Amino acid sequence: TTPLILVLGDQLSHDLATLRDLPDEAIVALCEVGTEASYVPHHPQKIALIFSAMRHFAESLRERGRFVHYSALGDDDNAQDLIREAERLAAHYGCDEIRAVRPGEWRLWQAMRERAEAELPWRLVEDDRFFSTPEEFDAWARSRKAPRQEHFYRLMRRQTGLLMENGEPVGGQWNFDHDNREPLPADFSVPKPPRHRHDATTRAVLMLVAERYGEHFGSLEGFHWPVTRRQALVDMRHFIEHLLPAFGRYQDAISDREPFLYHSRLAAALNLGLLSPREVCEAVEREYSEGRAPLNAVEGFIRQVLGWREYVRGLYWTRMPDYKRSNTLGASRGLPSFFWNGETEMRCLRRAIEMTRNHAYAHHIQRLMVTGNFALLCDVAPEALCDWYLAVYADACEWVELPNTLGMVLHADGGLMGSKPYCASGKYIDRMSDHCQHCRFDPKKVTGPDACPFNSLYWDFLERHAENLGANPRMKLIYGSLSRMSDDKRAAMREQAGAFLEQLDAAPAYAPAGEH
Ligand code: DLZ
Ligand code: SF4
Repeated sequence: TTPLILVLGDQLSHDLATLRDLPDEAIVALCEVGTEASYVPHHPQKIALIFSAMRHFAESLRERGRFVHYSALGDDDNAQDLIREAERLAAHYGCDEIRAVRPGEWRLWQAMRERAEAELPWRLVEDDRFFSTPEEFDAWARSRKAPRQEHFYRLMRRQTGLLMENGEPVGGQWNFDHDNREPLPADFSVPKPPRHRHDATTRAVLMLVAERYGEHFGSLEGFHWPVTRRQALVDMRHFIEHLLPAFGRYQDAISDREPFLYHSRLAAALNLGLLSPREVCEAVEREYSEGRAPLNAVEGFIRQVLGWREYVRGLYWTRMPDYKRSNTLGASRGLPSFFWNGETEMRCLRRAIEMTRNHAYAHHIQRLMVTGNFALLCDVAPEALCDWYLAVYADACEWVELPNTLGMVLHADGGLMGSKPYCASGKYIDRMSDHCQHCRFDPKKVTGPDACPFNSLYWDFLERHAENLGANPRMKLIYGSLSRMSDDKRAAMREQAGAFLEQLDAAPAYAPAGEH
């Protein structure tokens, strides 16, 4: 048989299940298609990263002696849709089946499964580049009353032996998060990230993307994502040598000037397949065992990759497609227009959105506690926020973006991702960042013209959702504080928040470029 092997833009690994033990006559196809590039208005850097990485990966397959058909976006005969383009190529080369590894999105997986019995059948293969499979996750989740990330993480530690010693967690405890909550000192400085040279391939892609998708939110300037495995390894070494030792303690800190801090920014390379989660975890573990990085940093990092990343993927594949429609808090507001242009006087939001525009990146506390927290407090509809996160971050594939946004940020999944919502007032942002000193609002005020909007929004959110959240044991303390406030104070906060939301709704809607 002559199979057509379709390799997607987030499957750029030589040990991909469909690329192992290939018959010599197999045709490997990679396809740039218009529909994938614009079903949400992806950040131009995200599109450029994927196209350049795909082109480089095609080249490295050819160097290994593979026959590769590469469909470029501008090819005249390109069907501009992954299913149709793969079928067109299979027919063209006389292939008798199409093989693909489970894609990163349910919509594509469904479309491929529907073609399993077609005349030209699609054969889907499990993606084994993860520590666990959806099937294993499902069996684990069914064995428990309520799935919790922390328990899944411990299972993964035991299964992989990462940070384990004689069956016990290294250091005598599973989780060192209480050491990971320091704000930054005033005089911190972070090492400059590696700048990858733009070769002719990357330059051509940058021109193509500027021309075709230049209207999308996001700047192409300063593009420095790793587009090859070699560049991704350089980034990994940089993180390990220069950032990892401080990664833990400043994990939750936010800076008004520095976008990257001590974060690894390896998620994009991991999610595209340029790095494997196992090699990254093992390299990070070695830094602890050889005494170069503290346990709180190493454990914190490994928990992200081995715990959270696998957990969200398991949730995604076992709960879709219903998961995407969940909306526990009944949120329905549209996305505020300033998410697409940064034009707000709220400094923390403005900086998070500017950094997103400039780098297709914001670190997890900006995503969770600034833009995310704001959307949660304003009852932004899950669908609207999810489309934004999926579009603007270079590392966003739906399997990882959806549970994090809908579940963790918006608490819209009934508590699968977190047992309580991550809502916070301006006080939290003030403690963890230096934004407020540059802001026209005062994080200590709850009402009045200078009051930080987060404060009244926070209490108003709790009041509005008391029925849903008030019975949550982890929210007891905060609802206690709310109930001890005077009626007058509560009425004033309600009014302050109401006026803010009204103003938000009155702002002209901004339609992002791109087809929806
Ligand atoms: C995000 C993306 C973009 C922008 N373009 C392509 C593309 O042209 N071809 C492709 O194979 N993949 C692309 N992707 C990533 C896909 O959306 C990705 O394959 C899904 O997340 C499913 O795995
Ligand atoms: Fe953000 Fe409020 Fe601080 Fe301004 S005062 S930066 S809006 S938290």
